Amino acid sequence: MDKPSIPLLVLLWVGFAGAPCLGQQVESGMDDMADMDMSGMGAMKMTGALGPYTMSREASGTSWQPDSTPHQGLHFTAGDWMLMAHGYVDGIYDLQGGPRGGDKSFSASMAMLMGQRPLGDDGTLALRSMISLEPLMGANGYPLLFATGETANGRTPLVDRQHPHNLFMELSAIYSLKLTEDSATFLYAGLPGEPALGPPAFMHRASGMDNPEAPITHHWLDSTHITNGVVTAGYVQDRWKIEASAFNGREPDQYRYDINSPTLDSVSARLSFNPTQNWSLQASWGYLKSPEQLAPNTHENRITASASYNLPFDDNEWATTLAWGRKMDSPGHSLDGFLLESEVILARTNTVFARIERADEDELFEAPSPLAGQVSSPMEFTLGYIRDFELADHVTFGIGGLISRYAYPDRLDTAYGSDPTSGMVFLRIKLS
Ligand SMILES: [Cu+2]
Repeated sequence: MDKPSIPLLVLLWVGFAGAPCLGQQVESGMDDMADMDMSGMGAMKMTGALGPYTMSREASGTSWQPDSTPHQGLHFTAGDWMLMAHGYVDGIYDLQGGPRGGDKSFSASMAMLMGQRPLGDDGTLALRSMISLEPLMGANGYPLLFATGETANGRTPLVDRQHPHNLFMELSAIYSLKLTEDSATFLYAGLPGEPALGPPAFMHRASGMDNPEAPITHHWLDSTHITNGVVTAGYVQDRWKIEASAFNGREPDQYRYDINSPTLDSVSARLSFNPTQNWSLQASWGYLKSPEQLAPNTHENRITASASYNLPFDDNEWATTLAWGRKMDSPGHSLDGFLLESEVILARTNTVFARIERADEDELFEAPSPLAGQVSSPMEFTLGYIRDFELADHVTFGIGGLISRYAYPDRLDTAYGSDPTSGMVFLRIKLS
């Protein structure tokens, strides 16, 4: 497909997905929408897009999370369609310490609209659109010590910075066919979309979604969440899911407003298991052909495994994820990344979150630095808090902050200083 036609298709698609929703909002008013709130009885009847189980099991792409994870957003109906909307806008001031640090004020955001309807006797059709206004922050993203991956100008890699996400994060369709009371087969296609690789993307994981800072292990675990061309086929049997994807291995380029031409040059497979209401496990493997624009002759095999735990208690929620990812560059190093993150939401108003990460990095230095190409393994420790205030039904205003500290080998002191402390303060509007 040539480039100009893709944004046009996308706009048509968004219009198609969005029109019934907007009409319904005007028609039904807030009372009806509140009636459809997932926290009410409606939640019990909603089944997933991929198979015959509770919808709360589904996270980003075709990934799973614990069944007990609370639902986010507005839920309402329009004819045969069941529609869901959620999103947030964060206004962030970021200050990263040490010689390689910096500061920036920027906005991070995400808006998602999903629609689902029966199709035929045992079929379900789901459409999803997700957009972000993050390209407004500029192609070079925001300062984030030890974050690497992607590029701002097509010539140099982004190092100690987190890239902005694309305007179009996901435009996808799912068709699933129920085979028995507890089994189904499904087909997912996205441009962009998320292949069956890794845990749910960080902004959709209950254990990390309230932390506005991207994980430094993003490119070890969930960086494929915006992939320009994905097709996934899978099978669900009760608490198990097995699936395989063909997708575009290349990361998004620096032009964050467009959709890159799709190809299906890479593959992945994932096994997911939700043994109880509160647990979700996955293991996955992927071959990414030429993921990095600046190293087109390097290919990657990636293995990930993760466990997510969610515990609802009284009016509180506690969600935790432990994840490991190994990037095997060829030619290149085998690099491990570890993440442990957790957040607890007390009475829907006070959120405390924490994240610990360790990543084997070989992109922090470029020649002529003697450290170029060497592997170093920094650790990051983050602790944060948000206080939310209800503005209206389903809409909250939050104010929060986080602080990050690091541990790394002495040879990085010249570049990073002996003890850089970083932090963010932020305001947030959330539709939830
Ligand atoms: Cu990302």
